[in-house]
Amino acid sequence: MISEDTVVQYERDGAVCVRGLFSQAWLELLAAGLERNLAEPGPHAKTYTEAGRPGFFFGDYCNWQRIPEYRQFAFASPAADLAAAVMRSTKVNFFHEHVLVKEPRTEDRTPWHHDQPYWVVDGNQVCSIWLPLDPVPQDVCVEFIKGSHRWGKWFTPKRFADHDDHPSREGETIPDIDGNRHEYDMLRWALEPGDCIVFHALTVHGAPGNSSATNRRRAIATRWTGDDARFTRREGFMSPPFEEVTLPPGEAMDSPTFPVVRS
Ligand SMILES: O=C(O)CCC(=O)C(=O)O
Repeated sequence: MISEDTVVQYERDGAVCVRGLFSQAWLELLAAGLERNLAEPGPHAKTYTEAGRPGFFFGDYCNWQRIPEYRQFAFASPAADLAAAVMRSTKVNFFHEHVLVKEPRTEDRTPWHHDQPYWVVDGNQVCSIWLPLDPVPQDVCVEFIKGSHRWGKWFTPKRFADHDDHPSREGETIPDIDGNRHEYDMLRWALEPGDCIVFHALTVHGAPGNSSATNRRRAIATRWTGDDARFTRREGFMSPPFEEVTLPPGEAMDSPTFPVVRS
């Protein structure tokens, strides 16, 4: 499905672009699910754009159990095989889906952050597949800091609404990346529908707004875990919270909430 070189790039850079893997049929299915999701937001849905500001930045997650299009994608699309291949994992659990929509003229940035400090999972075999449903020019694409998954850092989660560190969490504040962009080696791509980006859960990333006056930027990030992943709880704020999960910390993820989709 993908070359050894792609896997090596993922391991070295923490993010890699995979072209043309998802057919129009998968994209249409996800688009139908996303419209259902926008019409019927879940309990975790957030609008990050303040009233009166242009555009609309919407996020929601963990709806696959009630949105059949997302469920079908999680179990039957090439995404699980892609996750298995990049993580070199014999087993893949579906962790959750996260929808991030930036409608035309949205100015809100997605703050620089990395994902694993937010999450109920420890381990190295944890990744996301960021799959846009619209063409994404390079200057609208999520940006990744090359190799940052190997910095050995664990930055405090940021709040997406105001870009502040979450006050209930202790740790190191992520550096001012936008103020010192020349110091960082950044990765971003122009994407066509069917292309995706696979990235490690510790790769630092952030995204610009959607400057287009006409084009939406609908993206679905699916999250996946592999052989070495273990359930955990962290002090303070976690996102998604997964409060209902009763797995003991240190256990494999296998459970109805995090189903094994490839083994
Ligand atoms: O789509 C975005 O704006 C950000 C994506 C992101 O932060 C993620 O998928 O973890």
